Amino acid sequence: MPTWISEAADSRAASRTDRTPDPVRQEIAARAAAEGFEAFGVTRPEALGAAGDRFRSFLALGRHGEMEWLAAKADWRAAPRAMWPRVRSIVMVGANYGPAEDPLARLQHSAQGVISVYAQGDDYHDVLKKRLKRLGRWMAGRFDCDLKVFVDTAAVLEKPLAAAAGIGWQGKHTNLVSRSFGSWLFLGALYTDLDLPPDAAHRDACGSCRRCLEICPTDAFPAPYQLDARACLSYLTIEQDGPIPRRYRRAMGNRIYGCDDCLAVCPWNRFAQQAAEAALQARTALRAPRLTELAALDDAGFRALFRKTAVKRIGRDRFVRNVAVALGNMRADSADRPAAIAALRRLLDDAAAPVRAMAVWALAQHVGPAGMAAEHEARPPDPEPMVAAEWADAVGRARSRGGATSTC
Ligand code: B12
Ligand code: SF4
Ligand code: SF4
Repeated sequence: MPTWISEAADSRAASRTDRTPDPVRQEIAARAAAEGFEAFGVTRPEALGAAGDRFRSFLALGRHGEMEWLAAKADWRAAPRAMWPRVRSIVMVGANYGPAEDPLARLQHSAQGVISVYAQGDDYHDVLKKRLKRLGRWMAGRFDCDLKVFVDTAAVLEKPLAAAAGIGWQGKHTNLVSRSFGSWLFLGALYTDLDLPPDAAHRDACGSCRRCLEICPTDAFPAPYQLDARACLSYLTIEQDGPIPRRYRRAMGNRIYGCDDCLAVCPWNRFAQQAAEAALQARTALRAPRLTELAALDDAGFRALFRKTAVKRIGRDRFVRNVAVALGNMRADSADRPAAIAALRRLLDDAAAPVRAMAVWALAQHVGPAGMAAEHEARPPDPEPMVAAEWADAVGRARSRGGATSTC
């Protein structure tokens, strides 16, 4: 929900002059920099232009999947004035969260889980919102204005607005790319009734490059600059409930929360710098966690490990569901494989049905159809249809091959 940080009366806006001179913008930019925002720009609500219509096309095609909250306030996203008729200017800010190491390197270590860069440090929502609220309070006092601040969760099209404010451009992977920070900028927005001079929009600098489109493990881009969220591992591991659709399980590899592939491969990252803000840097425990240890997390353990991180939001069950899939993708020559098989056998009896469902699939990757048939015979049928369907698939393959039923 939007954060309403000031409830100034309309009369205040009416008493203000129509144009604010440039020095005000400079003062706000300096204050934003002092708050730790590395990128800053100003735009107008009308600068969204056709982005609102393109957003509606995305919804009409169903590309938002189960994210009904994205469609719920489509009018507000498509037109900032529909949310707040008095908004005159939009201040966009960016915070650098550049990683210390190449995020793609971890994908080679199949016994370790890969948590996307944005979630390895403190929850950026909290970090950015605190800064933006401080900036807003200062602005409201200094310029007698009304304003609202947003980070991620409100009905705001942050990327098109940041592009219109000149902070960067929306790359072919649809995220905002910056000449100074590459792919690694968190965005925040401040709507105000103050009249500020807008910056020029940033021009597209992707050129003929297609690296992000080509690296995507699930082929989630129907066209350049368009994403089908339903196929994106970030959506599948974070937003989507229930079992991971079968066709994406192998492609998940060891990604257990989000995905950075299309971001990490962008050539503009050559200008990226490591995050200066300690809170946004990776916590040691989240850089390369062992999958077998993560599989053993109960609710309390999960909350302790992911305290104050974005990961905490998805809850233990969805997280361990992801871990189960990654355990199924562990390489056969991994020293952790026996422990992975033991962990998956335990997860077959987990209280959460999606975890059990993914454990069935994952164990089958290691013990094969015959091994699964033996596991099946040794336990009562699972009452949950989604789990029973996974068993039927795993065991059905054994029967259709006339397979033996010994465990491996
Ligand atoms: C919903 C959402 C998601 C969804 C959908 C992502 C998406 N690309 O839309 C999912 C869960 C998949 C997701 C994933 C990620 N997200 Co996200 N997400 C959001 C959120 C809340 C809304 C974005 C949105 O409005 N999407 C709807 C689409 C339609 O908007 P769009 O991408 O701008 O689409 C434009 C064009 O691509 C084009 N277009 C798109 N579809 C179509 C279809 C047709 C037919 C046409 C013609 C045009 C067209 O037109 C649109 C309007 O100009 C924003 C925060 C916010 N409030 O803005 C964060 C945000 C975009 N996410 C962010 C991040 C960091 C990520 C991840 C990197 C996290 C991770 N590592 O796993 C991934 C990146 C995946 C990717 N390649 O996009 C950051 C991005 C920062 C940046 N520098 O851009 C944001 C801004 C949050 C923040 N405050 O920092 N996210
Ligand atoms: S985040 Fe990963 S799965 Fe999603 S579009 Fe980018 S590369 Fe594809
Ligand atoms: S990888 Fe290439 S195409 Fe994709 S956003 Fe970066 S420059 Fe653009």
